[in-house]
Amino acid sequence: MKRRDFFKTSIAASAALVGSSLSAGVTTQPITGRKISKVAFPEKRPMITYSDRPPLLETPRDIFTQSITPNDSFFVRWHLPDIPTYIDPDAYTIKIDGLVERELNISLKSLKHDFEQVEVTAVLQCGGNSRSAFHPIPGGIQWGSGAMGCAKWKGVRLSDILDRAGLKKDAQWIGFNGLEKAAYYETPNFVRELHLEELDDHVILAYEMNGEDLPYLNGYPLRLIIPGYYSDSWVKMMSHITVTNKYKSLFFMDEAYRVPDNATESETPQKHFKSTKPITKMNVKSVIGYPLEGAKIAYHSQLVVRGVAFDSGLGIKDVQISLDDGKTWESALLDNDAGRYAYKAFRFGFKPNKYGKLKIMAKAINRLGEEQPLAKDVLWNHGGYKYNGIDVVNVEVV
Ligand SMILES: Nc1nc2c(c(=O)[nH]1)N[C@H]1C(S)=C(S)[C@@H](COP(=O)(O)O)O[C@H]1N2
Ligand SMILES: [Mo]
Repeated sequence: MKRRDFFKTSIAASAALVGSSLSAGVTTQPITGRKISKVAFPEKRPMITYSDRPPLLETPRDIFTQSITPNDSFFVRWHLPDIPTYIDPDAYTIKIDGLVERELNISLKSLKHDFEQVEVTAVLQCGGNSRSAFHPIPGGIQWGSGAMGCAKWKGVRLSDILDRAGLKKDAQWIGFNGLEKAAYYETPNFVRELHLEELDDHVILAYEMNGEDLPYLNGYPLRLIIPGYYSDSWVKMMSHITVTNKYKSLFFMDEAYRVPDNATESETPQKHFKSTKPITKMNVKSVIGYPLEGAKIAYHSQLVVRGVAFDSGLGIKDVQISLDDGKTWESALLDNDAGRYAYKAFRFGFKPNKYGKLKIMAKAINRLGEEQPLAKDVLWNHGGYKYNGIDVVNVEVV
């Protein structure tokens, strides 16, 4: 290449780069193939580790062939570093106060014996899951697609507890406080508030996950479960519920986990939309757990593509696979129904009959007909929330 040509191409290349960073944000695919740490946290197998204080652990992709995520592989996200290192289950109580007829202090034992026990299988997904697919990549943890999991939760209906306490007439907002503390006193506690109207009978206070005590890092001994919602409000290690009539301004509610308050919930990197709203219901999404990016597949062997799909609880109607860059789609087989908030595991078998690169795409469609957009059509927001592009895995047939 002549020197002049080199300059030409490099100018063109940098112009293209500038061009893309100036355009409305675009997305590709979440970063895959991240290293699994050698060191494991208590009750966890080695995970993709972003930080150890507070612990930020991502579930490796190969787990997403299973419709239930094992507790030891379930991702972990904490905002504040000072998490209690010892909890005495016999002394633990949850306090309910504020605009109630009777202030309550309920022990774990009473929770398990004096209330109706209920179970729900539900997906827990961070609103920032797959953030690394956005370009430019928004600030925040650079999650691949493993900031999600599905478990069978057991506990007590929040509404039963509020009934026992007796809500006063003007009760409107319920605040949930986690036990952990900030390292600096200026940082606010992790508190979330929900409006009474958002809290239906599906919301539970769970002490069990997949038939065991909650793992310590997933909120032992008690956490909030809000099926269908992104997990930022699923407060862990919950010890205090306060009922109020006025929304209190709270850092974690007012700053984080919000998207532009416009019809497409999007904006450009150059011009952020002024008003925002909390992320609430999850959009339709699927993730391929097998094969993994870069895998070598034997020519004409039986290949079974596996993954999981979910939405906010409307229910998954179909998962479709394309092997020709989205020109044609074929339905995968879906597993049995574990309820509308659970993962639908899917599988799709075929024999690759061409050597070389093979692109596998998966697209979920829910009962309303909502489907995942192509990665390039996912709209950008500066928090990097709610990514749900059609999942793509590139393998090589050898
Ligand atoms: N007490 C407490 N609860 C919390 C958080 C937190 O930082 N503290 N983070 C929330 C967010 S943003 C997520 S994604 C989930 C993560 O739950 P997990 O660690 O069980 O995967 O917990 C939610 N509940
Ligand atoms: Mo989150």
